[in-house]
Amino acid sequence: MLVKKADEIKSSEITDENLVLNRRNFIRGAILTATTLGTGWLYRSLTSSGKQPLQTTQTIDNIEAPAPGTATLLPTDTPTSFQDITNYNNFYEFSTEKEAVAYVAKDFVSRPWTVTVEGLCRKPKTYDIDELERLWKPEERIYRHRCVEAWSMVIPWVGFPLANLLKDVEPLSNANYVEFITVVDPKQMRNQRRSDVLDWPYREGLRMDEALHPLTILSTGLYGKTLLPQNGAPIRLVVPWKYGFKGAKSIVSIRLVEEQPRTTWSDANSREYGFYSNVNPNVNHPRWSQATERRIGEFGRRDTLMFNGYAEQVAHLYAGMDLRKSY
Ligand SMILES: Nc1nc2c(c(=O)[nH]1)N[C@H]1C(S)=C(S)[C@@H](COP(=O)(O)O)O[C@H]1N2
Ligand SMILES: [Mo]
Repeated sequence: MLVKKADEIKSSEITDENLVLNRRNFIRGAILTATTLGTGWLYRSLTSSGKQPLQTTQTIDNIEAPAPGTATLLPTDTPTSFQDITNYNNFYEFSTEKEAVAYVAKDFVSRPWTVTVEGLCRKPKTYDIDELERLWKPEERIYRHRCVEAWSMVIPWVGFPLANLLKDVEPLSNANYVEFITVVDPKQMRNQRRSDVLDWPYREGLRMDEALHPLTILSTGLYGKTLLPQNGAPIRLVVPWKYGFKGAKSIVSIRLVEEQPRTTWSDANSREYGFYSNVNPNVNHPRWSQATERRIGEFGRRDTLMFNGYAEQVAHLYAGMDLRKSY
């Protein structure tokens, strides 16, 4: 029987003085980390308020400043609180109830862990998660995150460009797409013991040029700490100009393939969830508008931005596409 503690769910919505002070720190922190270097400073300023995640995480050392052109916060963007980012989640392997995921996932063991990169490449390889973190220095990337369900957050991810990993295995010229396959572990993931939720494993995919884009990262942390289970520990995909479901969590395998791969949500309902699924305020979901969004932690709604505000960086990838249509 699932028991949710009231203070874990509601505290983020109370605007007490502590939170207001913390918000001011977030803004300073965002500027600091986006322009110089991230040190988990944001995280420490938050947890000093006494609100702790259910599970503790490790501090990530030597976080680098974001690569030029990838620190893309708008003046109106304030990082969403750690509390909200870690307690309002979509992770159907654990629960379809966003506020329950953190609790249901709290004992998920994600070490040791390996990620296999294979398929159409010269040097397929299996990487240990610790090796990945040693090979490519973690960078702080503060991105907007827009779920297809019309809510959004701003998340200070820590990760490295997916391109680094792909180049390491030397893709062949016919590797047109990249497929992401996530973990199957029904002992630890209770909804994988059911057949009426989604088809497991959760799968996603990108075109090769999207996968190589400098904004596309594999994330191993947020707020300067290793990922908690609910956010996709130990490693998940982040593609900030696409709807959140493209960002597969708890990845175990990355495959370079010739044809567009099948993906979980397109298989479940191709009319509602396309392969590309770029954030687009002009194309409504069949059941709701995508013109506006609810920013978690704020009152009222915001306008949704084309490509989630990353048009300058990514619009050229879709030059031939009619942006009034869904894909
Ligand atoms: N394996 C897996 N990955 C997943 C999902 C999921 O259910 N299973 N949900 C997706 C959806 S719909 C969203 S919005 C994001 C949510 O990420 P967050 O909880 O870290 O904000 O994860 C995506 N990745
Ligand atoms: Mo989502």
